[in-house]
Amino acid sequence: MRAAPPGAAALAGYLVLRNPCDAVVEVVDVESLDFGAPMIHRTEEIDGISRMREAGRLVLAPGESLAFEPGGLHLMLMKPLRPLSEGDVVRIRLVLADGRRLYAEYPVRREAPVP
Ligand SMILES: [Cu+2]
Repeated sequence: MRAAPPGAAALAGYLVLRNPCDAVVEVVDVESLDFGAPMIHRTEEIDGISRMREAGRLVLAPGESLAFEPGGLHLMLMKPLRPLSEGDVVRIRLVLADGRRLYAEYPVRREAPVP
């Protein structure tokens, strides 16, 4: 998660999803105890203008991985429920199509990863 100035309306988050299973995995939503409105966004350039929209379902074939990185897929974590600064940890759950949830804790860092 990339640190934002105090009072910011949203933080952006980056990660790599890997599917080591023999079955297709489908991510349909994101939940968080630390944000009022977490979303998964995709940045796209259309006619030279960069826009973000909801990513919709993310389908990972067996063995596939998917990078969330600046300029592409990202967690768009709106409405922080507590002050979050560098060194803090945020709690995120990815919701799968079959109802399972993947919980992980992510550090807040100053810099985004370099794609
Ligand atoms: Cu976004």
